[in-house]
Amino acid sequence: QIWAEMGFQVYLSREVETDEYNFGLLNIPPYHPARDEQDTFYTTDPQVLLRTHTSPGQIHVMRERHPAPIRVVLPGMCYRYEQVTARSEIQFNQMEGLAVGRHITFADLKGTLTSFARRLFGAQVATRFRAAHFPFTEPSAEMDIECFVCGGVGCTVCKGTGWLEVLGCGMVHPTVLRNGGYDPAHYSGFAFGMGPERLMML
Ligand code: 2NL
Repeated sequence: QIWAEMGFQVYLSREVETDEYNFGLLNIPPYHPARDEQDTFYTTDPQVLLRTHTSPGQIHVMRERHPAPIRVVLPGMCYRYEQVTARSEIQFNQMEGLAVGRHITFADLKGTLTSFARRLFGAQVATRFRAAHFPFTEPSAEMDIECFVCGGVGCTVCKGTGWLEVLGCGMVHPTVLRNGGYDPAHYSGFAFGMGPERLMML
């Protein structure tokens, strides 16, 4: 509902994907650890797998929607072949978002995600953006909110930092824009991804 009120449409995409959409077109190189058979559920066809994130849907959106602007959110199940723990499952949801247009800047990313955090966690919540790295965005960042357990003083929940990580984000990498059919000389965009189950645990 928060995203709908900010003009984002919901886009539902397939859970069975090709290696190309899940990794290659997202600028994830052939030797990346996520591509290891230990981390991804492959079918009997090595080119076909269960999506490890909702990002391949973002490539489908860009290729289908011309011209920009694009504003979509993509919720849905993702799969990772890993140890089940109290904090991670082999099957989980992601909620990703994408905005593509002519003059989209990092200021739009910060403003939009800060508004989202205030709507979800409360109007007074403090946020911060930390530099991070993802293959599909440049620059990349992670957004934290002030720990609501200790008020930012530091506790076991925030591991003494006073902050809780809520999502990853960044400006869409020029290579990924080009793979989506948009010329990075004329178009830019921001994207973000979060884990609803993780948010629910927080
Ligand atoms: C995280 C980080 C992220 C994206 C997802 C994205 C998708 C396309 C292009 C660029 Cl097609 N970016 N998605 C970008 C940054 C972060 O997720 O921690 N997720 C749980």
